[in-house]
Amino acid sequence: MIDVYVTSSGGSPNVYKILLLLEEIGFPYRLHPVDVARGEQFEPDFLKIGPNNKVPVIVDQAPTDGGQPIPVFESAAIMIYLADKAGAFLPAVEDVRARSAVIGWLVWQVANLGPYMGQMFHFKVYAPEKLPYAIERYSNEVGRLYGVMERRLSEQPWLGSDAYSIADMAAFAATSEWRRTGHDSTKFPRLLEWRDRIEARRAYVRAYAEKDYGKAEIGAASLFEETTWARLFRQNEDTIAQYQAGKA
Ligand SMILES: N[C@@H](CCC(=O)N[C@@H](CS)C(=O)NCC(=O)O)C(=O)O
Repeated sequence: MIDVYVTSSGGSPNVYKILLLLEEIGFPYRLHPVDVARGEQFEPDFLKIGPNNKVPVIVDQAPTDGGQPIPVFESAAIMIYLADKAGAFLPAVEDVRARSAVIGWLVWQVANLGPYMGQMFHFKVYAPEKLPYAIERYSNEVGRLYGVMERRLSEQPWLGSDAYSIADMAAFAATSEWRRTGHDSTKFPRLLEWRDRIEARRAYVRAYAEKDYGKAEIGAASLFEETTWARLFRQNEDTIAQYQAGKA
């Protein structure tokens, strides 16, 4: 059994990546909602398994070494762990070329597409001041990253290797909001066709449409409530230290 810690409000691309993979490989799993708007990601019990105070996190209750349950944090690390355990969607260590390409594109997503899209939406939607420079800077970078994907997908059908892999699942989840990013979709025909191919998979339907996860929306408005907003967007080294000392 895999325990999966997810946002209680749903909609997190980083969580959907994990659900997509779990549905593909068919491991049994159960969801544990973490209410990040209320600060549950800072609870001492959660920090034992998620030291970066973010979801997703998994705990594998039956590791292959037969030992104690293993917690894994960071979406890319979780995907590599699960794919290796399943022996699917990530080429084996011996297949050195395909494996390094898949891991490269997976890391590309978590190091580039994820953070830059996050910053773009932050400055477009959540920032109290709408700063044109920041919005343009991050929108440009997201457009550049879409362009990188488009070029790659014009060379081969899947991002990582010649087969559908965890690199595709990660980038798929990250680009699920592409309709809201304001970019001209006619410039990215291959990206859209690649998304259609993934949406046609049964695992996509199960992960995105049939799960209770994501139905209990907190509503965008409550994110703007001062305490919630500060909890999510004004974290710094002092807030980390306060939670550490149990004072927050
Ligand atoms: N690099 C992390 C990012 C995870 C992340 O940003 N999680 C968000 C939800 S999508 C979160 O838990 N936010 C709570 C917070 O920032 O306090 C990953 O890929 O897993």
